[in-house]
Amino acid sequence: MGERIIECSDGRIKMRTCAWSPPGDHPVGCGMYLTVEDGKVVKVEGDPQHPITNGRLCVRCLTLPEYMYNEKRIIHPMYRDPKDRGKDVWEEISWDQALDIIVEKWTAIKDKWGRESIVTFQGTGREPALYHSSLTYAVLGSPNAVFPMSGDSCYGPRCSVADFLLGAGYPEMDYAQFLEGRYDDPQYELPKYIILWGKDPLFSNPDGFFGHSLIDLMKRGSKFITIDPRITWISARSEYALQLRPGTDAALGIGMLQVIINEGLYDSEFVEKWTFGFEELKQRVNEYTLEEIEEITTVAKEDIIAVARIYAQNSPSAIMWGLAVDTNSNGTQVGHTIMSLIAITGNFDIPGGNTLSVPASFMGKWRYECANLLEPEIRKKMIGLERYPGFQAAHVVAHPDLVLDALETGDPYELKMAWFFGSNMLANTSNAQPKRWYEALRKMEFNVGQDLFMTPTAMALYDVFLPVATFAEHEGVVLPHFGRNTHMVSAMNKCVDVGECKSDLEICFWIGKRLNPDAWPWETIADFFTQQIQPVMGITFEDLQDEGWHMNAFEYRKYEKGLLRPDGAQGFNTPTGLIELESSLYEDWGEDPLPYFAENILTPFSRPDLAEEFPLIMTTGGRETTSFHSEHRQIKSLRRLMPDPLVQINPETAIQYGISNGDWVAIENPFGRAIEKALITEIIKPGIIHAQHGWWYPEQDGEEPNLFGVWKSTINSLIPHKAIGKLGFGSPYKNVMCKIYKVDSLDS
Ligand SMILES: Nc1nc2c(c(=O)[nH]1)N[C@H]1C(S)=C(S)[C@@H](COP(=O)(O)OP(=O)(O)OC[C@H]3O[C@@H](n4cnc5c(=O)[nH]c(N)nc54)[C@H](O)[C@@H]3O)O[C@H]1N2
Ligand SMILES: Nc1nc2c(c(=O)[nH]1)N[C@H]1C(S)=C(S)[C@@H](COP(=O)(O)OP(=O)(O)OC[C@H]3O[C@@H](n4cnc5c(=O)[nH]c(N)nc54)[C@H](O)[C@@H]3O)O[C@H]1N2
Ligand code: SF4
Ligand SMILES: [Mo]
Repeated sequence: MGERIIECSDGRIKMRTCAWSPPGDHPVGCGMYLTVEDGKVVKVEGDPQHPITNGRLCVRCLTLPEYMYNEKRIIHPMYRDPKDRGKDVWEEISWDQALDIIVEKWTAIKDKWGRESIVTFQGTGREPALYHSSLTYAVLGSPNAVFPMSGDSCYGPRCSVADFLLGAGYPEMDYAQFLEGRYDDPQYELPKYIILWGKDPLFSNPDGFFGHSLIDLMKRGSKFITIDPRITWISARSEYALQLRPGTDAALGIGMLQVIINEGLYDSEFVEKWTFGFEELKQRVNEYTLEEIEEITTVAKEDIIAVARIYAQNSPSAIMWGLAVDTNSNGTQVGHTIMSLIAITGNFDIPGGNTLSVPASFMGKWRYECANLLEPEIRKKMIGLERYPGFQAAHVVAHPDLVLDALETGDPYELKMAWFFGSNMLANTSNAQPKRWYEALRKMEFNVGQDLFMTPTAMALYDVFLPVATFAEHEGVVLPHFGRNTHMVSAMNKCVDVGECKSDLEICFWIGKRLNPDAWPWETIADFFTQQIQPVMGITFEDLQDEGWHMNAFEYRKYEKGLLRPDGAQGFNTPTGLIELESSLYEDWGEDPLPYFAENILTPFSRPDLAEEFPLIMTTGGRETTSFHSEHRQIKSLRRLMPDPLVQINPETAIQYGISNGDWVAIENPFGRAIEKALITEIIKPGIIHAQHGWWYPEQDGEEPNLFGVWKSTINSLIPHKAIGKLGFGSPYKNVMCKIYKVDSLDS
C-alpha cells in the first residue's frame, strides 16, 4: 500500500483516494492519486497498488479536473422564485439563507399538507443513493423516497429476486475480489466459463464491479458466452454469442433450464439438499418446447442446448446478469430463471462461481433503518405500500409509477414539495415519459435540488439549488461490489475545496441537525462513519483513510456454515430455509411462484394491431465510457469523442428505410418520438435498433421552452409508463416497438 500523501520534489503533493461520485459512477472505488498544486487538482493517476483496479482508470476519471473546474459548474447556492421556473434568473445566496428558505417552506408545507406531501428523487447508485433514504426519512420526515425509474428497473428486479428466492444479497461473479491474494489466492478457482447476460461491464463497470477484471480472467483462460442482441467487444471474443430478440430473456432462461434438467446435467446433491420446488420447476420449464423458445428468442435451438450443456458441465462457471434483466416487464422472471440456473448447477458461493453476501450490513442497513424513525402513521402513507407489498418488503421506498400517478391525480393525496437528490430526471434518464413528470412537477409549491451543473431538470424545476462537491472535495466511504457487501470498504479522502460546494452527506447533516437533531447526533462526519464501520470492519474512519481500503475475511459456502441466516442455522434466509426455485412468497403478492415468459407490453407480438406501422424493436442505453447517463455532455474532451446521440441500425434495415450513415433519424412509436444520428453497423441484427439515452445539449439555450434541447432526443418518451411486472418491478426500457425515418436535422 502506498502513502496517503506524497510530497513531490517540485512542491506539489499527491493525495491517494478512491473514487465514487461525482462524476457519476457506481461504487467501484477505483484507486488513484490526485496531484494538487496551489489548491487545485491538476492531474489524475491510477494507483497501481489498489488491489482491484491496479492503476487502471477510465476517461471519466482521467478528465476529472475538466469536470471540477468546468466553467458551467455551479459552485454557490442559488435561489429563484417558483414563479420564475424555467427562466435563467438565479440569485446567488449563502448556505444560511438557503437553509432559512428551506426551513420556512418545509414547515409551511408539512403543517398544511402533512409530511407525506414531500417527495424526494434519487438517481442511480452514485454516492447520494446511500443517503437518499436518510434525507427523506431522517431529515425531512417524509415516507416518499423514490427512485423514479418505472418499475424500479435498475437493480430492483435482480435484488428482489436475490431477497425473495435466495435470502441473500445480489450474487456477484467471483473474481477473487474478496481475497488477499486475488487470482493467485490458494482458495480461488478460475471460472471456466463466464456468461455475460445483458451486461457489458467493460463499458459500464456496473453495480460496483470493475469491468476490466474480465480481461484479467480472459488472459488467465476463462472462456466467455454472451447473451446480448448486439455483438459487443466481449461477444466478438466469446465461444457463443446468443443474439436474442430484446426482452425475451425469460424464454431463453427457461429453455436452458429445460435442457439441463431433462438431460440430468444438474448437481443433484445440491438440488436435493439446498433447493425447494425442483419438481415444480421441472414441470414448468417443460411447458415450453425448444422450438417455441427458438421462435420467441430467435436463438437457434442448437445454440440454446450447447450453451446450457457448457454451463452445466463446466463447474465452476459464473453468470453476470445485468441491466437488461431489469429493463423488462418480465424482470423478476428473468432473474428467477438465472438464479435457478446458478442454483441447480451448484455454482452458488463456490470459488469461481457466484458469491453470496451475508445479511448484516452497515451503511446500507442504517439506510433502511432510517424508515423506523418515521412516525408509524406517516410510514403507512408510503405510496405503493398496499398495492405492491412485495416491492415494499424488498425496498422500503415509494413506488415510482404510483408516484407519477399521485402527482398527476392527487390520489392517494396531494404532493406539494420535491427534492432532487442526484437525479436529472427530465434528461432521458430514469423516467419513462419524462414530459409527464415535467408537467406534474412544475405544479409543486416548492422544489429543492442538489447537483453540480445547471441541468434541464434544475432549470425547469428547482427553486433552491444546492451545489455538490466531487469526490475530490469531500470525505466519504465507498462500498464496492454493491449487494449487501460487508467485505470491503474504501475511503474517499478530501484533497481540495471548490467554491462553496458540500457533499450530499454534509447537506444531510447540516439540514438534519436543524430539522431533526435527534436523528443526527454525531459531532462530525468522521464520527458518523466510525460508528458505522467499526462494529463490522473493526477500524475507525481515520484508520480507513490511512489504509485506503479494508477487506474482511471472506468465506465460501456460507449456507453450509450457518452464515446466511440470522438464527445461525444452515441454509438460506428464506421462508423454507432453502433456495426457492418455486417461491413461497409470490402467490400472496399476486404473482406466479414459478418463472414464465410473457411478451412485453409494446412489441409487434403483443400489439399485432400496431406491428405494421411500428415493425422494429428498439433497445436502448448500452453504456458508453464517455458519459454517465446525462452527465458529461459539457466536458469538451469527452464530448469530442461522442458529439451526438447515436442510433445503431443494421445495414439491411438502413437500406430498407433509405437511411445512410450519419443521417438524422426520427424514432417513433405511439408514445413518443426522438431524434438521433444513424450509425450503420453489423453489430446489431436487422429489425432491431439500439438508441442512446441521457441526451441534452448544455451548449444550447437553457431557458424554457428549449431547456437545453432536452425534448429533441427524448428517447424515454417512447417507453410506456406502468408497463411493469405484477410485483411492481421491471419496465421495458430495452424493448419497445418503433419505426424510423430520415429527417433533416436534430430540430426536425
Ligand atoms: N432509455 C433508457 N433510459 C435509461 C436507461 C437505459 O438503459 N435506457 N438506464 C436507466 C438506469 S439503469 C438508471 S440507474 C437511470 C439513471 O438515472 P439518473 O441517475 O437519474 O441519471 P442522471 O440523469 O445522469 O442524473 C444524475 C444527476 O445527478 C448529478 N450528480 C452526479 N453525481 C452526483 C452526486 O454525487 N450527488 C448529487 N447530488 N448529484 C450528482 C448529475 O450531475 C446528474 O444531473 O437512467 C435510466 N434511464
Ligand atoms: N460509462 C457508463 N457506465 C455506467 C453507466 C453509464 O451511464 N455510463 N450507467 C450505470 C448504470 S445506472 C447501470 S444500471 C449499469 C448498466 O450496465 P450493464 O448492466 O452493463 O447494462 P447496459 O450497458 O445498459 O447493457 C448491457 C448490454 O445489454 C444488451 N441488451 C439490450 N437489450 C437486451 C435484452 O433485452 N436482453 C439482453 N440479454 N441483453 C440486452 C445491450 O446490447 C448491452 O450490450 O451501468 C452503470 N455504468
Ligand atoms: S470505473 Fe472508471 S469512472 Fe468509475 S471510478 Fe473507476 S475509473 Fe472512475
Ligand atoms: Mo442503473
